[in-house]
Amino acid sequence: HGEEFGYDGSIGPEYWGERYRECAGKHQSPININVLRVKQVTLPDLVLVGFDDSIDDVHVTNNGHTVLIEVKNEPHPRVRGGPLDGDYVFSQMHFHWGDNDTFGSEDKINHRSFPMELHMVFFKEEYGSAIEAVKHSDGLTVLAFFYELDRHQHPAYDDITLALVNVTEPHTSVVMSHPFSFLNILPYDLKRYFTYKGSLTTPPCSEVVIWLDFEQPIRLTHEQIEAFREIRSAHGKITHNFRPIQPIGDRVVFYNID
Ligand code: GRE
Ligand code: ZN
Repeated sequence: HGEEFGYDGSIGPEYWGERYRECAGKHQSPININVLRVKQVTLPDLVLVGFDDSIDDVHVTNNGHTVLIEVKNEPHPRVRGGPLDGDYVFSQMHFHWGDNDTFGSEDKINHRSFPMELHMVFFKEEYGSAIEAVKHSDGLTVLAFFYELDRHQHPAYDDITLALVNVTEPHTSVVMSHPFSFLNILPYDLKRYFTYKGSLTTPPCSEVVIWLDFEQPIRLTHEQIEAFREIRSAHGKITHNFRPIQPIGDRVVFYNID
């Protein structure tokens, strides 16, 4: 049969572990972050390289599971510092959302869901590519951002929501009409974040991700989030594409503040 995995029925998250053994592992994502149980730390400054560059060649793709944003031209933005050992190079970013504005994020904070979540995925430079990096326990880092509702439109997201109209069908792609800077689509406060070790939240669920979940959400209007719910898979609109929370097990979540 067709799709490898989905979010409902017999190909839904409850069944991923049967076909993808790592999805049944003990250090899976997403998790609920209980703020009363985090360990407060002051890590070295996070260094975001190229995040304020104006990037021309930005591709927006509907891959049948999510909206993927990729950069074709070098150099790619990168990140180092914080909990990270070495440099991590930008690979792709994508989104997870829910049927309505009351849920849709993957990680939760004190059991609170957010309507959408952004994953900026980076691979460890020494491994050379994302494909090689997922073979190593420190292979990827994901900068994760929550969204919340605002009454005012976020102008930097208008170009993204406009592009979405042209990729409603699965396996379609467009080039963004205007240059794009990473910093413009992120929240103001990048100092406060939670960090823990987990996995990809989609099959094969490899346990190779150093997660950084930023505390300050990005604010979008209901209409801006609604544009993502128009994206289609082979089976119709992708109304939700978030994995349910997984056991935290023996893991500790760290909370970085100055
Ligand atoms: C995902 O597919 O959702 C994903 C990746 C890479 C890292 C984390 C993640 O593709 O959640
Ligand atoms: Zn993701």
